[in-house]
Amino acid sequence: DFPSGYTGYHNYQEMVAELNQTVRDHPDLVKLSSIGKSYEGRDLWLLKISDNPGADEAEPEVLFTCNQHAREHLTVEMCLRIIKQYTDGYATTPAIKNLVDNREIWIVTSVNPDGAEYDIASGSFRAWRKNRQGSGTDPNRNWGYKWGCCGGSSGSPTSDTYRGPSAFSAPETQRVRDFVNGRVVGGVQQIKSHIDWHTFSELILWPYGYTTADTAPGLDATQQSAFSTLGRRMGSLNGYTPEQSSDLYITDGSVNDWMWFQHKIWSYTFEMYPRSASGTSGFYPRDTQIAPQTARNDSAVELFLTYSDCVPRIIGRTC
Ligand code: 0X9
Ligand code: CA
Ligand code: CA
Ligand code: ZN
Repeated sequence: DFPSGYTGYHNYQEMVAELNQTVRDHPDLVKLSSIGKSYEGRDLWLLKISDNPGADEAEPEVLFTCNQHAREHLTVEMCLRIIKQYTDGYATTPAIKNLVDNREIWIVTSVNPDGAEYDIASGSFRAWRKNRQGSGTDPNRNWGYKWGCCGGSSGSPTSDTYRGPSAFSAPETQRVRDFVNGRVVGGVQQIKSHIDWHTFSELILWPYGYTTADTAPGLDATQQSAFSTLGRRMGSLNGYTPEQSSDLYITDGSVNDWMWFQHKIWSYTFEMYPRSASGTSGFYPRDTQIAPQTARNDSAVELFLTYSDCVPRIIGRTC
C-alpha cells in the first residue's frame, strides 16, 4: 500500500469505494459503469456526471482520463477532485449546476490500475510507469494514430516507453478506445473535448506530439490557434506552461494525437505538480500536496468545461 506520508492517496480499492460513495450521495447526478477490464482483470471505472445521468441527452460530452501512467498517483486524486467539485458543488454553486446541467461529463479515474497497484504493492514506490502486460507497455505510446512512426517511443519491451507489439495491444487503451468509438452516435462524435492528466512539470500540452510542425494533416492553422488559445487561457489560471506537446519531446502513439486525428476531440494533456524535481521524486509529492495541487486546477477545469461545447468559440469561431 502507500507508505507513510502518502496515506491520503487512494489505492484502487479506496478509489472504487469513493466512486460508490458518490453514487450513494448523488444518485440523481451520477452513473457508474465499467468500460471493461485491465490486463490483470481490474474494472476500468467510468463515472458520468450530468443531470438525468441515466439518459443520453443532447448535451456536449466531455472526457477526463487519469492515471495512464502508474506512478502518477496525483492524477487519480485530480479525477476524484473533479468528481467532488461537480457533485457536492451542484446544490450550492450556480456555475457548477449550469455546467452539470448542460454537459455530460465522463471520468475514468484510473486507466492503468494494474500499474498503479504494482507501484505501491511492496510498501515502497517502484517508480513504475507502464501497464503490467509482460514487461509492461506504455499506454501513452500504444494509441493508434502514427503509432511508432517517429522515434517518439521504443520497440524494446524493457523500455519505459515501449509502444507494445501493435497499436492498441494494451487492453487498457483498447477499452478507452472502444468507449470513445461508442460515443459516435448517428455518425457524430458526442465527446467534444478531453483532458488526460499526468505528472509532472506543470504543463498544458496539445497535439500533435509526433511532429514538431504546428500544423499537419488533420490540424489546420485555425484549429491550432484554438488549441493554443484555450491552452494559454487555462495556463494563466493554474500557472502551468502551455505548449504544443512535441515542444516537450516527440511522442508517437499518444492519446492526444489519436483523439484529435481520429475523432476531432479537443484533447489536452495536463502535467501536474511539481514543476521540476530530481529523478523520479517528482512523481511522489507528499499527500499534503493533494488538496492544494488539485484545487489549483479548479478554475482551469471550469474554463475548459465552459468552452468544451465548441473550443473554437475561444477565438470567435462557431462550430
Ligand atoms: O511522455 C508522456 O507520455 C507524457 N509525459 S509523462 O512524464 N507524464 O510521461 C507527455 C505526453 C505528451 N503528450 C503528447 N505528446 N500528446
Ligand atoms: Ca444531462
Ligand atoms: Ca449525449
Ligand atoms: Zn504520464
